[in-house]
Amino acid sequence: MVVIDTEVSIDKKYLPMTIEVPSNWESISPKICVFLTHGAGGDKDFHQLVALSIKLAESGYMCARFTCKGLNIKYRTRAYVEVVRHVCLKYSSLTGCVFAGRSMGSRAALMAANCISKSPNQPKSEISDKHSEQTLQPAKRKRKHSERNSKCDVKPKPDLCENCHAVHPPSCNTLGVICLSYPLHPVGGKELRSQPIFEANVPVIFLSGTNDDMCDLPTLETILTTAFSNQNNCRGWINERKYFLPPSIVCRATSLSSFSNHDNLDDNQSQAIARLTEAYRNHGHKLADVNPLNHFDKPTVVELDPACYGLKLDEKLSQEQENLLVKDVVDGLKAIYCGSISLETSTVECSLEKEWLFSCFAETQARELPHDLKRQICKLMVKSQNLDNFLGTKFPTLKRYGGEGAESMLPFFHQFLHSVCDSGVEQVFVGTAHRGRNNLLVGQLNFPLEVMFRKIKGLSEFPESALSIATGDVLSHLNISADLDMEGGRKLHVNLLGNPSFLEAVNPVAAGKCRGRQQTLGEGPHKGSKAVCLLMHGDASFTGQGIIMECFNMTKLPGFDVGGIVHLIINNQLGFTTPSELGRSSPYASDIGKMIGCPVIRVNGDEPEQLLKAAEIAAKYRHEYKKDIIIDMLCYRKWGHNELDDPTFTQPLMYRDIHGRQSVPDKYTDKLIEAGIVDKNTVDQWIENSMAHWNSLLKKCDNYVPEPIYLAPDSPWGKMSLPNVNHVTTWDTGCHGDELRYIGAKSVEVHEDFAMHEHLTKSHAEARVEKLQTDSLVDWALAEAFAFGSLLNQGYDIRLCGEDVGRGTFSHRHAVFTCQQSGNYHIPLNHMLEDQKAQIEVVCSLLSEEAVTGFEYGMSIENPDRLVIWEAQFGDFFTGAQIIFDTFITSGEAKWMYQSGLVVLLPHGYDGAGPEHSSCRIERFLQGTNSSEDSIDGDGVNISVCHPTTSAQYFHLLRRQMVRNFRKPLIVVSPKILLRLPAAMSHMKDFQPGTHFLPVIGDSSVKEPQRVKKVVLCSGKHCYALEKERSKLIKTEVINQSDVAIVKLEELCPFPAAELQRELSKYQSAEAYVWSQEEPRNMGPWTFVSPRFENLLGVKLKFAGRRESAAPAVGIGGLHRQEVEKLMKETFA
Ligand SMILES: Cc1ncc(C[n+]2csc(CCOP(=O)(O)OP(=O)(O)O)c2C)c(N)n1
Ligand SMILES: [Mg+2]
Repeated sequence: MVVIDTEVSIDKKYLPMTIEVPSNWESISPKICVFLTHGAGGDKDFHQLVALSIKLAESGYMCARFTCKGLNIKYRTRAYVEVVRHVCLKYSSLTGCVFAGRSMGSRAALMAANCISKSPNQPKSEISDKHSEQTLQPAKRKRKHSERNSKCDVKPKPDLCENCHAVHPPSCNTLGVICLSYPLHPVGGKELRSQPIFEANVPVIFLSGTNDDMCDLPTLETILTTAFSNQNNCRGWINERKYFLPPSIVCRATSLSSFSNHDNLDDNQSQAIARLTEAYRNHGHKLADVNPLNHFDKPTVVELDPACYGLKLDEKLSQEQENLLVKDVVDGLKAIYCGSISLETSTVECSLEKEWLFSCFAETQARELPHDLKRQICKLMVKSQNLDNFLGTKFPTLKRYGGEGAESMLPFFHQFLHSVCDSGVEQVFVGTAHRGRNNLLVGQLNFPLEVMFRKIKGLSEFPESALSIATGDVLSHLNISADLDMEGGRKLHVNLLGNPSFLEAVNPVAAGKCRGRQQTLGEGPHKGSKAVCLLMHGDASFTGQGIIMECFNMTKLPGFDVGGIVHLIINNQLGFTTPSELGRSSPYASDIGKMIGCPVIRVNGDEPEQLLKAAEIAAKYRHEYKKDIIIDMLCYRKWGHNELDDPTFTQPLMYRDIHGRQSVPDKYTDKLIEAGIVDKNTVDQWIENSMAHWNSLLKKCDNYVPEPIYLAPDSPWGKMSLPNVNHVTTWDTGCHGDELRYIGAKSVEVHEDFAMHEHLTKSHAEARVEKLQTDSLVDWALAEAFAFGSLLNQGYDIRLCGEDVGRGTFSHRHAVFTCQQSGNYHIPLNHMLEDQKAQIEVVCSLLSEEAVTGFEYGMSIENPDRLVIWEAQFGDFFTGAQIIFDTFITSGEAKWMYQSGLVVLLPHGYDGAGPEHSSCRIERFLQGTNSSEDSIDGDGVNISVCHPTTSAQYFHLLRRQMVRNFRKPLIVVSPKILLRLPAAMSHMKDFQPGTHFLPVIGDSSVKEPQRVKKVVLCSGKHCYALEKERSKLIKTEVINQSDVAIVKLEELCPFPAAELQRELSKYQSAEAYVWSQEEPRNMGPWTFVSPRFENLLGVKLKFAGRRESAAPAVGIGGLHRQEVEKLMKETFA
């Protein structure tokens, strides 16, 4: 038994510190040390922890307890790390540590444990990302699936890191964290659970209960041996259990702390210098030499005046051996923090992170780059400049948005790829705009120049075979998926995505695609080890476009987190003709990143080596903390917005400076030549060789056949085909009744311990089971569950995302249940089978349309085996994402050959809800299709727009998305009242094998079709109102039984001409054809269907609907009712 009798009291904020160990620690060789902390929690905490420490000591564990009264969480965390570091250094026998604390102590422990357990060589995570509980249910796991759901990232022992001495303890592994908390404790009970605790890379055990509760369970051995010994199976809540900690030995306090870095300095002076140092860290960036144009006055930063801290520049540092002055310290600080690269960490929350950043920054800065790397940088930039010159000479009227003035982005990109590859990353997803894009594509991503030349000359970037679908995109939007050969025989896959002109719209798409790939590669909840995202921005668009804020808001949400994104702002200090001071209200272009505490490295674009270093720091930081980081590269634009613009119209002074400058590549080349690192002949040779090579490619480009860059055979897309453009294929999407009944029952099943809401138990779960047992009609939600369940059984993953999708806007879905006792979530469809592989991820999203839709589109283009669904809260809110619809969803395939099977659910229907909750603006989607007005549509039409009227139709639509051998976005004009309308419910037989989606549903109620005088055509829920009205008219004998047929267009696009023709041919005596719709005449499907009926079917339709309107619907109840009445009259007149 080893009893350690100590308490470390940290009462100063000055860190780092040294810790003296009491003499009775000298003779032991502990294996595990348990760290206990207690803070301002008073006696309760104290006694509990004392009891715990006693038990631990009794059980042979080394135990250090320390008081953190008065320290905030940052310093506590830091204190923890320092103590651990010290103890680990002292005891090489130590193999692991366990933390325990209450409330704030637990939080600090978790943060510290995370820091300590970080290691550059992480083993592969075994957590499958597919378990959507990781998204929605971080805390709860189902017992049956305990093993699969509870595996944790366990890190190997990290080495002592010289550069961030405060962070990595040597030879020690964090075994776990014990959080002691009352269930309803204001901090422990609530805040702890809402904290990003499950980002913890270490096992976490929660002991909850009152003090008394915690004193009546077996022994702490149980916790330590059962929980922490099996490191793969120790994460989760142990809520209802109680632990007994018998009192016996009491630990005593010894207060120890000092200020290590300045041990030998006079206390007052050392404190003043410490404060000045801190000031340089916090404010140095304001004076940094990061603007190559230098036409701005530097601000006065009072915080950096040594006098503020009582220091004089010529003051000697007391007790220093050498005759050092305060001035020498200031010069040193300036050199580090105010040079051509600076670090801004003002909103970085965690002091450990700051510490890490500053250490890494200082270390990277101090390092001289090897000569061969310098030569490489030089070559990259010279080649880039050369490409711009070449294109400028050969194609003088071309707008190429060259990289001139921003060439330092090339070493940045080069180093970023190398750094991420070194850290084990296999794939990189890049979103970037126009500026310098071609320089990257050609210079680093092996883009075939022949294709680029073809593009410039007006030839296609696609092979002949794609031209039935592809219409291509402009030069500045070209994209590539490249497999790069890296050092050591490694491969790095880099995907630079197609980009629309709409600046920054690509960001969520790139992030979504990255997330999709992370899931495909099996990355666990701690993403970003294998696939990473890099986004490059213009300064004006980064500060001006709202999507940036939406994307930042996503970064830490479990459903959207990609493990941190690295952002490079190509800050040429102009947006078109708008200078920064007119383009943003914030001092820095990067300031929006402050909303998530993003660190910023600001670099002078004239210093390519610093850009390279910034890339290295950024890649390391992202890898270490899995958070976003911004590199703000201040540079300039050699020409106008494009090469044909004259920038001196608007920026005469700036361009006087720019035009007089030596280019970045030339300046750097001269520097290297002067230093003897490269010789002029070599540089000339580089230029000559590439010119000769490009000239020969230019000659050959007309006959060059571009490679198909889509549906890559070695990817999951290889099994997809190009859609048949000549006809619309029918796909058998039915399923066996037994399978569906099983799915239906499983879709509402929860574990017996799970407390489902009483109302849901009766009205949803039990009602569903009863329906299934009695073969009753299938409602919308059940049909959806059938579709989801059957697709999961077929091995397709599903992601359902949107605002409140778990429950559903109309409280009909309940794909996720919330336990009424624990608040935990459960998704039954993920537990249909013991060894179920495919999973549904249900993501209740942030309140964003544009970024979320972009993200979902990105997910959808990553893998054809994942059904991705975005549901709008109400249909009309999709307009917030109009950019994504226009530039990606409807046109991504035509522009870049990206197939996407994204499903968009848009609740729609006129029910008096007013202008904004009635219409999903069907007309806008129909206008966005390339369906033909005068010829028959095929599968090649860019999107499907459907308006199903029964639950079975919805089921078949969802299944069709995955069953067919190509992917197309599907817009479902989805219902509100039909969700529960009995008439919209389908029979089980409508789901059976052999059944499929019906683009047109004829009128089965008409027994004598040859007597029909009028055919009313419509789509959506309106048909039920029409049928009701017709019954009324028949009953009142206004019309006869077979006078009017009502035909439903379930699929508006591709336009089902053949099916309609078949249907209409039944009504040989029809004299009138009416298109009846709820929407005003200038909206809804009218303008789409009318010419098609006329051109393809020879039918002249009469319109019945609301008159033209400015708003989609009226907001006055009485007016709404009048409109309905008039609409009915017109339809049946
Ligand atoms: C959403 C959007 N609005 C306007 C434009 C038109 N436009 C194209 S480039 C540009 C300036 C962009 O400035 P910045 O983001 O700083 O990039 P830079 O061109 O300076 O590299 C503008 C306004 C656009 N492409 N996208
Ligand atoms: Mg700009």
